[in-house]
Formats: sequence, structure tokens, C-alpha cells
Amino acid sequence: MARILITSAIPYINGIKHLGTLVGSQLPSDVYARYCRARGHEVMHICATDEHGTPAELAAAKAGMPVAEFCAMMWQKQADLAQGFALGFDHFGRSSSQRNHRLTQHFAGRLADAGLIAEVDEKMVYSPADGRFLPDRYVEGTCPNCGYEGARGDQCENCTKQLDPTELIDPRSAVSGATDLEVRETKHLHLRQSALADQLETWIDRQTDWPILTTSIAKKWLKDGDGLRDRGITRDLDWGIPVKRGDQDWPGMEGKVFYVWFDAPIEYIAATAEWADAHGRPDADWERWWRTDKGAKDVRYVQFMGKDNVPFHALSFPATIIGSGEPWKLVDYIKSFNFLNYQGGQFSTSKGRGVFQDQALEILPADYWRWWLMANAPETSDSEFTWAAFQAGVNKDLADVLGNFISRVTKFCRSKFGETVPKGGSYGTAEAEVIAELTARTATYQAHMDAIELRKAAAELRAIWVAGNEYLQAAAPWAVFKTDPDAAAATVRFALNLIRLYAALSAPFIPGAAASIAGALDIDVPDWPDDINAALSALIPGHGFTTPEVLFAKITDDQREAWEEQFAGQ
Ligand code: B3M
Ligand code: ZN
Repeated sequence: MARILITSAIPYINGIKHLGTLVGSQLPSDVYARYCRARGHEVMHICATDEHGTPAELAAAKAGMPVAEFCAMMWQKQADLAQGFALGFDHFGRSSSQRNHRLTQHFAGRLADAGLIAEVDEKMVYSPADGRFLPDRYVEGTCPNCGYEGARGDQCENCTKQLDPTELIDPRSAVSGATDLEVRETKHLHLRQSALADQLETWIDRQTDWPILTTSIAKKWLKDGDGLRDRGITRDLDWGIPVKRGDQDWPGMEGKVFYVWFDAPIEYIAATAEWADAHGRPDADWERWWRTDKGAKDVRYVQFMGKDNVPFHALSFPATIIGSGEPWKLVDYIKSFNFLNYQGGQFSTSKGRGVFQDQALEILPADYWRWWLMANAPETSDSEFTWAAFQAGVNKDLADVLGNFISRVTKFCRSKFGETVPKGGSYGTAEAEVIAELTARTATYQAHMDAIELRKAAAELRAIWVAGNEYLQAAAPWAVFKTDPDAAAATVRFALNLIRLYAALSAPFIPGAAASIAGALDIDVPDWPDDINAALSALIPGHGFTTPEVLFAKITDDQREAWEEQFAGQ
């Protein structure tokens, strides 16, 4: 048994996320966490909302709400959605928590003590009309690169160039529209990442088992030097974590807050502390996951995220941790994902294009989404959600293969033997062959899960379901029953045991269906099978069950067409 710390990238608070966010971090981290727990490991699974930065302030302003209230409301929404998708976090925290305030200020203090923070005079856009500096997205104007008129101060949406607010042509305030903007000097803190470049490079070079996607992004940033440029870690905003040096005020930094990407990863630690607080547990209980001097030496730490988040996790956050000089746990494995596209284009929040998490749960059960998204996860390249592929995948895998197997077996049993596991007959060569096949397949499935190759794992799980169908088709108990009811009984008994096995093996991907299947068999979701042979005799003659109603209704063509239109956006 191992101890595994698992974190999912923490979604921004500013709005409800689409399926792309789900598939790139929260969902795979949940599938992996469920698998690790099922294998008997001790798991701490953490997520949170990312509540700071200009997007949060701007979204609150748009909603006409004070930002703290807006964040509290959106946190609840996102927590409910996480529950709706059966994302089993030990804690779903908030980066605005007092724990994160204290830890972020603590890290800043340690970095300053180590000489890794520089105070720099910066030229910033100031709006006299608004009475404030305008960082990032608070300034809009014309892109100096492509001429797009709606470019934001941090990035041009049209040509994707990263911008500084002072570079915009004809800048205007996103708050008031004021155009009488000035450039004023003000002091900001920079994290001297360049001073840590050698240490970071050595550390990255040691990570020989990371996915290629992760290391290629990390190395590109190291090589270009882009990732390790000294980086501003403070902003002129009201909402955020006040800049302090530990618990001391920081002269010259009054009214400033830390940059959202500085405090967001620290929230992984803070959320684990929030977990301890919520359960009335002492600090030692969260520190044993995070402090190598307090028990975290034997922890394996795995992070899940979309590829755009890799530089911050492979370089910036480790810079904070290493620079602190304290024995905090560094990540052991960064699992990153490519992007999920939508119907030949991109998901777009502003255009309402694509399926958002709340809409997804309104139209279909969580397991439909969980299954299809993981079976088609953008692991090795970008992948695409189309309604046609979704309909075909769900109908085939869940309805025709898994659902149909369960339905045929239980209905046939009910009609010939009643709703109990039948006695009579015994397993023979056909069953021995299936046991051998599933022993091998389960080993392969586990190997893929251990390697966090979730798409391959899903394909193997599907093959495990298919094996049951093929067995049933060949054994044909409906025909055999007429001449040899005992032999048919043995087949049905074996098939019912296969259903039980499927509940256990499928639970990481489709926990809701696994629970319904187990419920129909009048058992809890079984423990992970160590021995397939033994597992396939676990349900003994006389054990009662209830024939389940339709487990997975098929997606009809009418539904598909209606949804295609509904989610096309303007
Ligand atoms: N909130 C970006 C995102 O949701 C960001 C991740 C933070 S992880 C510490 O993609
Ligand atoms: Zn541009």
C-alpha cells in the first residue's frame, strides 16, 4: 500500500466550465484517484476554485455582485457540479481561504529571506477616472501585432500574442471605458526565477518517466528561457491575497495583492490544510502529505492539468517550493492533456459554443460523459467532441456492450430460474478460457491505469466487457436450456459473476453505473479482484438479485440533432 497525493488543476471561479476543462484535469484525476483507492492505496485527492485575478473581479462586476459574494456563489455552483459528475475530492477548497492567505504570505516571506525576490519599479497603466492602476484585462485596445481592436492587456484573443497593457494602441479602461490613461511608475515584486534555473533544470532532467507532452513543454520553456524569466508576482488589485512578508507588512506594497498564478498552486497545500480544519484534525494530518520532514517522504504526488498549465506546474510552482528552502513535497508526476475541441472548432465561453458542465448534467447522466470523455481523452493529441461520435460511442460501449450484457443475463435468469443465482452444473473449458483471458486483460488494464494511460485503460475495460458478450453468445444458454438446464444454469451463474466483476473493474470510470449494477445484485461495489478465478465464483447459488431497468438508454437521432442545434452557439 502506498500513499498517493493527487491534485487536479483548480478551475477559475469566473464561470461554469465546459467539458474541455473536465476532461483535462478534474475527471482524469478522479478516475485515477478512484482506481488508487480501489487498489488499497491511501489517497488524498484535492481540488479547489481559483478565485483571484482580474477574471474574477471582472466577472463579479458583470454579475453586479461584490466579488467575495460572487466567488462564494460560484464556488457552491462548481462544488455542486463536481458532485454531479461524481468527482470524489477529499476536499474542494477555495484559493481565497485564510489558509491560502497565510501560506502564500509565508512562501513570499521565505523567498524574500532567501534573496529571491526583487522590488522593481514598473511602468503601469493608470486611470485617473477610475482612480486606480489597470492591470492585465482591465485595459483593452488595439493589438500592436495584428491590429485587432478588442485585444486585452494580457493577451490578444485574435492572434494569441501575450501582451503587456502598456503595449496596446488606443488603450481604454475595461472598467469605465475611459481613454485618458497614463503610464505611472509603481513598485512590484519579482520572483527571481532565473536564480533557480540550474536547480530547476537538474530537477526536470531527473524526471525521465514524465509524459512526453509534459517534458516537451517544460524543456521548451527552460530552453527559451521564457519560463524562467524573473516574473512579477504582485498586482494592483483589490481582490486577492494582500502582499505581506510572512505576517509582517511589506513597506511599499500597500494596497497590492499577489498575482493569481503565484497563489493558485499554493492552494493545493492550503486546501489540504482546509481539509484538516473541516474535519477537526490537527496540522500533523495534512503535513504528513506535504512536509517531507513530517511523513511525506513516502508520498507519491501526481498532478493533473491541461497542457497550458504545464509551465506553471513544472517550473513556477517548483521554483516557489525549492526557493523556500523548506522541505515541502515536490510533484513526482505531472499528467497533462491536450485540448478537446468541439464540432470542428473550439469550445467558446463567450459565444456559448459547446457543452458546459451544468448543461451536460441536465441532459444526460454523469457516467455517459465520464465514459466517453475518458475513452476519447486528448492524451496523445488534441481530440474532438462531436455529437455523432458521442452518440455512437455511448450507444455502442455502454448500451450495446455493457448494458445489453447485463440485461440479457438477468432477464434470461429471471425467466428460467427466477431472480436468484441458479445452482446446478459446473464451470468447464469455456469458463476457464474466459478466466484466463480476463486475468490477462485485467493485468493489462491495471498496467495502463498504473501508468495513467487512461484512454488505453478505457479500451481494455471495453475489451473486458466484450469478452463477456462473446462468452454468452457462444455459450447460448437460451438454446442449451432446452436440453441441459444444468449446463445453462452454470453459464448464467458465471455470467452473473461477470456482472459482479464488471461492477468492480468499471467503478473508476462509471461509478454511478457500478453502484447501480452492484445494487441490482444486492451487494456493495466489490473489492478490486486480486484473483479473477475466485472473483468469478463469489456470487453463490441462491443469492438473490433484482433485474435492473434499462441501465443505459440509447441516445436517439432526434436527441442528437436537437443537441447539435442547441449547443451550436451564435
Ligand atoms: N485556474 C487555469 C485553468 O483553470 C487555472 C489553473 C490553476 S492550477 C493551480 O485552466
Ligand atoms: Zn493580435
